[in-house]
Amino acid sequence: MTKLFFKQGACSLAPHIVLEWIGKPYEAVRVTSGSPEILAVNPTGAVPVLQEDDGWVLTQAGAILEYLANKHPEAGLGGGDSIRARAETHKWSAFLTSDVHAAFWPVFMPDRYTTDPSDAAKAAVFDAAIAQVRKKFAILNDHMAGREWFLDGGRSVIDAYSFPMIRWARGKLPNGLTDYPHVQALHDRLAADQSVQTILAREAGK
Ligand SMILES: N[C@@H](CCC(=O)N[C@@H](CS)C(=O)NCC(=O)O)C(=O)O
Repeated sequence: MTKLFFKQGACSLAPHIVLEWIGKPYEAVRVTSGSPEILAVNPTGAVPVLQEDDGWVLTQAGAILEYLANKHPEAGLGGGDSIRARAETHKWSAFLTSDVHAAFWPVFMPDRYTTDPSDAAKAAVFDAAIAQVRKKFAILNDHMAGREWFLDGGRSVIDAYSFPMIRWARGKLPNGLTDYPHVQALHDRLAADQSVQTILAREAGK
């Protein structure tokens, strides 16, 4: 059975939601940072990790989401089949990985982005990172204006990919999502989804 290694609320939430949308049997394995269990399948110690029955392991959220969309075309989560639609899917996946997710790293781990151990230095890194997150969310918000989902091909893995990051922004930005009403609308649309609610409850251990 396909196995997903996850941590509550991390970017692994995206493939966790997608596996639930697909509706085929899978196993979700909760891991803790740096545990032997996660290091055995990913030397970086990061989630998400997907493992297939034959032992094949895939890391990187964007790659896992693309793989799941391609493995289950019947679920219609790939964002469309034309060359341009595929390119758009890839573009937003890359933007979420390299721009949005990366902008959050110094928000969550400011100490890794300064050699100055003082609280003031960490606070300065945090503030600079928040400014970067805000820039990325302005782009997401502009894109979502007048749209139901990220891609023209309908609900896709990209919507799921954005969800954990939208939740981080909601928790970390001083005004939450107030300045990003179209992102807020996407959040609410996804949060109302039965599969998303199932996964959030499972990840919370309920
Ligand atoms: N580039 C990787 C980044 C994965 C990543 O940073 N995962 C975080 C959670 S969102 C993690 O597990 N970090 C290591 C840790 O918390 O121990 C990907 O897109 O999959």
